[in-house]
Amino acid sequence: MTLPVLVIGAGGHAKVLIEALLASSAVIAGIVDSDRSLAGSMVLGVPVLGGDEVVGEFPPEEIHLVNGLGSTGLPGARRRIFDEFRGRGYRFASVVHPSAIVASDVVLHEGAQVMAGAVIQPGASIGGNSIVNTRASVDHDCVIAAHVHVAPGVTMSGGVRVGEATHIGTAAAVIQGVSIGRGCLVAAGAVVTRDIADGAKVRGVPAREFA
Ligand code: JB3
Repeated sequence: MTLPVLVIGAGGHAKVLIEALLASSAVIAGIVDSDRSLAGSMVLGVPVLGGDEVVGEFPPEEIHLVNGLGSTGLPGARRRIFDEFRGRGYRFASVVHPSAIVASDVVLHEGAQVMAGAVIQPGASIGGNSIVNTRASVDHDCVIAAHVHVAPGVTMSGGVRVGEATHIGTAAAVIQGVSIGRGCLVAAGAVVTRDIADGAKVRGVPAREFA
């Protein structure tokens, strides 16, 4: 049985997720947001029930969570939400917009999110709590670790590896076979043609490191 979901966060990313969930006929129990002023408001017809304490009103076996925090605000907030609630026994639903093309053998780990128009080709895997955002493409045999954000319009050729908690900015391109480390930042529009070390920030065409 598919459980109803509770969405964490009521901002821009949550709105996109709620649209995908509604398009997939998921049952959404509500939204929680730490901004108290949002309680009682609606996002696409779904009510904001209150802050994170509301999650505790739902036993973990009766609800799945959807991580609606994107990549702005406090660094690591999205990851903290995922780790904290998993530690309390909750599980995160994966969300795949019906318009995304996801090959039959793709592995989506817990809480992975694939937004509208994204394409994920055979042999790829998407780590837990990672986002493949609107119209991004992840080609064959790419291995994306946990807590990664592949921003809208990214083009990733075959066999790319991406380490944990790396951000690949809007419309960046990555050629085949490249390895990008953990905790990296690839700036919007960069073209990555060589491996990137853990923690590096790169930008430009071809992408070069910056401080
Ligand atoms: O670029 C795209 C397509 N999407 C971006 C996304 C990936 O990241 C989007 O444009 C934004 O840049 C960003 O979306 P996000 O994270 O939804 O940001 P924002 O619209 O600022 O909304 C964040 C919401 O999370 C706010 O309403 C905060 O009050 C709420 N929030 C922050 N910390 C929290 C917490 N809510 C809960 N429940 N718990 C928290 O700890």
